[in-house]
Amino acid sequence: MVSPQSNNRVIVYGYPASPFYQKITFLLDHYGVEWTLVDVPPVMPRPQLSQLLGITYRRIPVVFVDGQAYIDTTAASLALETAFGPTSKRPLLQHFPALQMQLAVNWAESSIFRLGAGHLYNAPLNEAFVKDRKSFMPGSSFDSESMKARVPFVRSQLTANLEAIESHLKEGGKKFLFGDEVQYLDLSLFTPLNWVQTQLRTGKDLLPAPKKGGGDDWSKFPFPRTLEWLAAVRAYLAGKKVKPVKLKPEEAALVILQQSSENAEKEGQLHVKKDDPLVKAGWISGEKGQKVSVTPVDTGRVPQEGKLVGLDSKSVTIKIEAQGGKALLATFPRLNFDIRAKDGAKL
Ligand SMILES: N[C@@H](CCC(=O)N[C@@H](CS)C(=O)NCC(=O)O)C(=O)O
Repeated sequence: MVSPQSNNRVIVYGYPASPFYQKITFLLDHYGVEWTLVDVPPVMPRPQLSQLLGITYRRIPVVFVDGQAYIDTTAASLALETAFGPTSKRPLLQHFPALQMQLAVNWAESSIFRLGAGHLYNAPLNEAFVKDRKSFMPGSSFDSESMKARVPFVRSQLTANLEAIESHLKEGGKKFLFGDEVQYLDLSLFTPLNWVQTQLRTGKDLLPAPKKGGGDDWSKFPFPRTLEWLAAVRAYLAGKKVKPVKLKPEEAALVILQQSSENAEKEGQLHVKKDDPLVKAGWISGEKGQKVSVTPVDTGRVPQEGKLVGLDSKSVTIKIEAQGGKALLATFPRLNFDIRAKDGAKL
């Protein structure tokens, strides 16, 4: 039996090229938290999650905090802020927390992220990856020529979005978006823009690649304050890098299931409100223990089944059956997830 070590409080399943995985590593660097990494492949299947832990949800990353799964980086970020914001004395949701969360989900991680993906046309995408992602985002094209043909549209939209950041930075006159301290929206917006600037390197004059070692003169580019701010976030994170400890999937699953067996108390504290719109509409009964599916409404629409344990206006928590008759709790954001009863849904 592998006994949990201090660095196993946070276990992240991901692969380095994933921007959403990178976002979580930025948060962990910011809090200065030791963490554990379980490598998963960039394409399905991922038995590390599905077979060992019963997690069929297909997007990456999946983050465990103290044996509980947090699915989608919104849920994971809230869990990390609750666990480490106060203790690290570096809270990320100090200013306008609700607005920061909404802007992260509905701006940085939707339209800006998609514009980032519009810069993938030079990336070495192999056949297996393209086939996998077509099922992930039906209707999307990863053909380099059609992606290139769309670049003027992508750059036109990017201009409008960068303009918003530029004018906000001009009004604020500070190093970061909300002042002299990094906040959640800094990291959330930085993630897709930094992906284009430093990894895809197809941002041209809008998001030019920085020189090694810094010292760039951004004044000749259309959005100099934005480039300055991106460089400041990059430099901030570079000084805080935490190297994860790697664990094999089998060992990680043992640790997680051991930790989750100590989570019974948490389960008892969660509730489903009888006046929840889904209960009132008869889509779910409102009873804890009902079998439900939770499915993203945007990309990677693979349902996750489990027994309903808690539902409030922010999140839904289900109990998932894992290997060897064990179980674990998984929390999803409510926003952009569809929750349905598996038995007797009124549809
Ligand atoms: N809203 C999700 C988005 C996650 C996402 O789209 N992740 C990408 C990787 S960057 C993904 O899972 N792609 C398909 C895959 O890895 O199977 C989150 O915040 O976690």
